[in-house]
Amino acid sequence: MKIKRYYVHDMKEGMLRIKEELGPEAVILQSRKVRGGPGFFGYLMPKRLEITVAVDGARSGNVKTMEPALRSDFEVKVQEMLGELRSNITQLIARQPSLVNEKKTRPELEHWRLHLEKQDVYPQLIEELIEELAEKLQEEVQLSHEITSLLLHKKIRKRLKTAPEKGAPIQVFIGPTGVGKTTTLAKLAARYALYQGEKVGIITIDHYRIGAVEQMRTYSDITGLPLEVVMTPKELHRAIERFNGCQRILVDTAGRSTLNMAHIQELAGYIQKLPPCEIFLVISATTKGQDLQLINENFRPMAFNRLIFTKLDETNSYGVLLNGCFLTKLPVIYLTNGQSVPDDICLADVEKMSSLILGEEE
Ligand SMILES: Nc1nc2c(ncn2[C@@H]2O[C@H](COP(=O)(O)OP(=O)(O)OP(=O)(O)O)[C@@H](O)[C@H]2O)c(=O)[nH]1
Ligand SMILES: [Mg+2]
Repeated sequence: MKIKRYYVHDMKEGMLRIKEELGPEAVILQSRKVRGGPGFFGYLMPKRLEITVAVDGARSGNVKTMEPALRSDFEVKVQEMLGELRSNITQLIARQPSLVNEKKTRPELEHWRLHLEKQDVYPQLIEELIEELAEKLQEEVQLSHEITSLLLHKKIRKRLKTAPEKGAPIQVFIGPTGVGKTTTLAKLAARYALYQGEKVGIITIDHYRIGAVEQMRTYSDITGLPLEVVMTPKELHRAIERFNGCQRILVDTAGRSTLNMAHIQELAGYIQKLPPCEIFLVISATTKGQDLQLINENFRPMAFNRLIFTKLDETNSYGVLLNGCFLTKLPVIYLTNGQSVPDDICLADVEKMSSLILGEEE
């Protein structure tokens, strides 16, 4: 690259001379008003325009070589400028991905990520939710905490599922041991019989656990509802026939270890013989994420079609509600929050569940 200086009266004259001598590729690096020209006598002359021009060496055949001192001075300056420009561009390109990450890890989103982690929401679900929020933030960067909370509510509500009480004539309660199947059945039986005036019959096929039949008999005695204890699928069929006059038949089952597939298959043998009915998978809200996956997979032979979450009063992390809907793709119908029969039960509500997950409700 060659550097040349011109001293002219004005830019028009400069441009003409530059074009004529160096051609159209010449680049003006600087122009400034200076006294007359170089050297001591330049100070005595009127002000003129100094134009500094650069042109590619290969195309500057007619450029007169500059004084070596001046040339090296300007060449160094131009090289410096180009170097600076290059490093700025490299820095900008290098910053691109981190600019995107910065958006994803904004404090508001980090807050929600940590919150959802504490709520034991599945990591995959957290990623999905945070990514969707980040997309929103790209559109409107100035979103406040309240707005992100509202947006997250909306995203969570979309993933939660509930359904109206179906009121199927036969309702079966299945699930792991000790989750509250019998207690929930008793709460619902009382609710149907006492509050809705329905004729209710109770069947139990839990003759495995010592005291199970007595537990159910106690509820039956208190509510005055008839109870049938069955030992075989055939007996179950007959018991249902006997309750022909009932508007509602509630069937309690023995809690089965999620890992004991032989027991689960045995119980499935009873349920498969039933006419179409509501089969509630009862899950404790204290269930760990991995165990929830096992429950969902291993209880499938029983063809459950609705969910009940119990013991909400025993935890303050409610991600299980979201995880359950996500895994099973089934609606939650009831939530229970205490041992008191028949009070501690309510219809599942998406708004309430979402508020629990976001820590806005006790
Ligand atoms: N805190 C709390 N305890 C509950 C709730 N529901 C049931 N329980 C209690 O959990 C314990 C087990 O309840 P059950 O109804 O016997 O559970 P189950 O699933 O029938 O148990 P198995 O038949 O042995 O599998 C009892 O002490 C209930 O009072 C609830 O919503 N909250
Ligand atoms: Mg029970």
